[in-house]
Amino acid sequence: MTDFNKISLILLFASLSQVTASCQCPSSWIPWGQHCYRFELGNHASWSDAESKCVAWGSFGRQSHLASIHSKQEQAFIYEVFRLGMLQEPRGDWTPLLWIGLRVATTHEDLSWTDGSDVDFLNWYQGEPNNIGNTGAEVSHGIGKDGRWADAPNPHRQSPFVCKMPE
Ligand SMILES: [Ca+2]
Repeated sequence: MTDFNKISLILLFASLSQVTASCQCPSSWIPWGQHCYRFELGNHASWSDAESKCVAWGSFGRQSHLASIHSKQEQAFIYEVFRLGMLQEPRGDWTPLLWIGLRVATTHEDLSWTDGSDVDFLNWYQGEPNNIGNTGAEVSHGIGKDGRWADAPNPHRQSPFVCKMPE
């Protein structure tokens, strides 16, 4: 290896470790696994507005979207923060639903996450999904629902939401 290559490698490692060191979750984001999550429980939005807000909040070149969920553990984390956060929120017109990034397109099998990740985990409530037409899915909190998902009959409904981006 030439000296030039050695120096290039050292510089590369130095810059990578700097990137690693600066890759923490910004304030108002919660770290979990390899990602940061931002829960907007008092800031209600339609499904598409929620996705736009998540995208706008990406930082340091990291792409943010409505959260995708890929495991029981990630589901449990998101539901627990949502459930506990609800206790802090004034009731008012509170609706116990949390938008996530799952899109239900023209059939109940035509599913995609807004962040482009694989649909490799599902957690539907019984009888769901039962709406189609580019609607969004939500984590439901209600008696017996325990965070299982529903697709929304009305994607314009103003609901809390959760964003996710790489740590
Ligand atoms: Ca539904």
